[in-house]
Formats: sequence, structure tokens, C-alpha cells
Amino acid sequence: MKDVVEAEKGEIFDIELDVNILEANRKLANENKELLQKNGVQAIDVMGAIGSGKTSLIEKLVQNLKGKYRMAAFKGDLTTTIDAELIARHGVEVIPINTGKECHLDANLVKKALKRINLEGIDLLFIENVGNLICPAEFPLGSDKRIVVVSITEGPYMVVKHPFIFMDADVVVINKLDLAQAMGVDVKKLENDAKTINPKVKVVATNCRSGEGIINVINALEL
Ligand SMILES: Nc1nc2c(ncn2[C@@H]2O[C@H](COP(=O)(O)OP(=O)(O)O)[C@@H](O)[C@H]2O)c(=O)[nH]1
Ligand SMILES: [Mg+2]
Repeated sequence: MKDVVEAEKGEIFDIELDVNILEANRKLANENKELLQKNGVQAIDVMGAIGSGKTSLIEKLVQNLKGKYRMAAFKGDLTTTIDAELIARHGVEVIPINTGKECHLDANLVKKALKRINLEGIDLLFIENVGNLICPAEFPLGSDKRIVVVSITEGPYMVVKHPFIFMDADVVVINKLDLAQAMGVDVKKLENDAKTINPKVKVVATNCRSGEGIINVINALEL
């Protein structure tokens, strides 16, 4: 496991409030995108609440896509490297990124992490964002696609209550399908809510424990 990536003093977290932080982030995100494209790396930002199944989804995707792509992952968390270790079990390089108190990754941290991997050695990069359905929406990272994972255990209103993150998503994964009956949650309603907010979004239902639906996620990502 590589060293944890953290922001230095004076980097984007410390920019004075009168500076347009979002604009600064967007510029760095564009630089990240250019660097990734130049090296032929496709990056996928995985967003969603804590416990929705982001790490489980990445683990299943990595298992399924082994042999087809050379992969790596970045794992954003406040202070721990627990998830990074879970993903690393599957034989891919994982760079842990700690945000301290911040509720989202930003393009600066991703830029720093990009310097730690051999981009020529990979084709596909998964970026697990910090568990949050609000903050990551405003901070593009330079990824090609954005997934939002929403768990059935979060109840029937998770999508309608967080419209902004779904507006910017390419794929919505409705996870923990096995618990739909116990939770009394209508999966079709969650799907319709996402499509109402973002008519172009692809919606896939999964059980990231068993692997059910993972092939549909791979198809939705056109991988
Ligand atoms: N029953 C069930 N549990 C799941 C499923 N996907 C993930 N989990 C469990 O939910 C918990 C949180 O998952 P995790 O992937 O760590 O969520 P994250 O915080 O979004 O990364 C773990 O205990 C997983 O084993 C699922 O489809 N069904
Ligand atoms: Mg996780």
C-alpha cells in the first residue's frame, strides 16, 4: 500500500474564501482530465452516502473486469484507509486519499494522487469519493463518468432529497436489492425519481454482496 495523499497547507482547502474555490477546482479537474486522456486512462468517480455500497461495488467491478483492463483505484476518506485495504485485496494498486474534515474529494487531491501512479500502466481508474450525497456534486475531479450509489436501506426518498448529485450522474446504482422487501422500498420509484431529475441517466439495480446486476453496471458504463 502506498502512502496516504493529503493536502498541504496553502493548497485548495486553504484558499481564501474570496477566491472562487469552485472555479479553481474546475481548472484542476480539466488538467486531470487532459492528463488521463493523454495516457488513455478512463476514470470513474463513485459517489454515494456512507454505507451505500461504493467499496463493495468497486470490489465487484474490479473482480469482474480483471483480465480485460489494467486497473487502479483512489479511495477518499476522512482519516482511515480501511476501504483502500479492502479494494487492494483484489490485486489492484490503491492510493488512499485522506481529506481531514472535508466531505468530498477535490481535483487538487486527485491531481496529487495521479502523480503517485504509473498512468501508462493502467487503462481504468476507479475513484471512490467520500461518503456524502451533497458535497461531491460541486467538485468535479476530471473523471470521464460519475456513478451515484444509492442503497435501498436509506429509504424511499434518498433520490428526491438529493437532486444535484443525480443531475450530474451518468449511472445510478440502486444497491442492496436483496433488502427491498424487508425495507418496503419500491425500486421502480427510486429509478423513476432518478430519471425525472436526469432523463439521460442509466439506472441499474444491484446486490453488491452477491454480484447480482454487476454485469448491467459494466454495460451501463460501456466497459
Ligand atoms: N445486504 C447487502 N449488503 C450490502 C450490499 N452491498 C454492500 N453491502 C454491505 O453494506 C455495508 C457497507 O458497504 P460498503 O461497500 O462499505 O459501503 P460504502 O460506505 O458506500 O463504501 C457492508 O457491510 C457491505 O457488505 C448489498 O447489495 N446487500
Ligand atoms: Mg467505502
